[in-house]
Amino acid sequence: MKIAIVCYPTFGGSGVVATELGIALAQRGHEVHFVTYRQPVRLELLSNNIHFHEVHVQEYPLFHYQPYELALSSKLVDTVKMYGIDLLHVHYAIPHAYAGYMAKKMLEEEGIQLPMITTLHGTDITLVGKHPFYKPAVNFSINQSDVVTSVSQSLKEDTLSFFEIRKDIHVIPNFIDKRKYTRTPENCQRHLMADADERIITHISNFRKVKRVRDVVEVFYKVQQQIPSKLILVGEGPEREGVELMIEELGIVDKVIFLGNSNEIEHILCFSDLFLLPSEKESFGLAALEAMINKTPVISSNTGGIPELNVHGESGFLSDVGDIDSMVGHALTILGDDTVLQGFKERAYDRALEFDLLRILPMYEAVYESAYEMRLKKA
Ligand code: GMT
Repeated sequence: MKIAIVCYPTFGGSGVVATELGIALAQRGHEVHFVTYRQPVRLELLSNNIHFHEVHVQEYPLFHYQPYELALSSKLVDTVKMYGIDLLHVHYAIPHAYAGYMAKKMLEEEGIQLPMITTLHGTDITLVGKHPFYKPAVNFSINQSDVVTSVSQSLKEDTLSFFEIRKDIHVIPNFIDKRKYTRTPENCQRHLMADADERIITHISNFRKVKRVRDVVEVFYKVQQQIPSKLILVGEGPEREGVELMIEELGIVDKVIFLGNSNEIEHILCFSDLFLLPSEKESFGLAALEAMINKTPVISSNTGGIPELNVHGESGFLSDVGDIDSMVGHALTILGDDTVLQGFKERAYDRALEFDLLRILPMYEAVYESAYEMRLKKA
């Protein structure tokens, strides 16, 4: 099939999922066309089945806001016509489903049917999408999609409760490609980050308020008072400055390492002993899955879709949002004993295997088939 994928090209989870999905589809013989404003961060254009089409928004003094949706929908129309695209898969409803719908309508005028699959990722529903500024447009474009998928059961339920949805929503969880994770603890170069007697605790996010990075620091602060440890913080975002200040005030600057946005996630997680994800909201928690495939247990909040991934007492532990003491207790349980830690590491890995790409990819392909059949019926 010839598939156009629209996504955010940044480090965010939805962009990562879209990119990894596109790469996997190309490996299965599909022709994949990414249409977005920059080459996605995890995309290496080394396959003749993968194409990238950059959306340019021309600056014009009259425009206070540059019309990205317009440029995107026009680019989609051109790409579909030029390459004979069979279907469109948009990731993150805002504004992608809306722009996709416009492209669909423009193409219909020319007798071209373009089925659209919309994948809901989280904040497009739980934070931004349900805001009154956007809600009618999001509601409309979800209903106009031919197939809608969400990355967790929890997100499906949120979508059904926040919007008036007339579509069936297929739950297709996020995935991980186990074949990519081949490092063993011996080749992790752990000594670069911590002393031999220290545990390594890691957090990766976009440092938005919803991630509660301050909770990460508070938990770490209490844990390192009892178990020698280092904290590795990966990512950039609005909370970073405040968090840096907090670390200074707590007097733990020498125990915290900021790595910024990194393409070396796999390397960092390889030498991590524990991953912290205390988010306020989280539709799935892809970063936790990446930790688990690297044999890193997860201490998380029990919000949104996280409990569908992290199994309490198995791959890590779950606590209520903001319950620092509970998270500290769980962290000490895991980190306090080598044998216990090893057990959690193995079980985190086993749990992650349930989300292996080879199990999840056929679900997307099935959805594509059904959307494609709809197109044939309409044509
Ligand atoms: O976590 C973020 O803020 C980024 C956001 C995104 O759209 O890039 O992530 C959402 O999608 C990810 C991939 O499906 C999920 O794993 C994250 O849980 C979800 N984030 C939230 O719901 C806050």
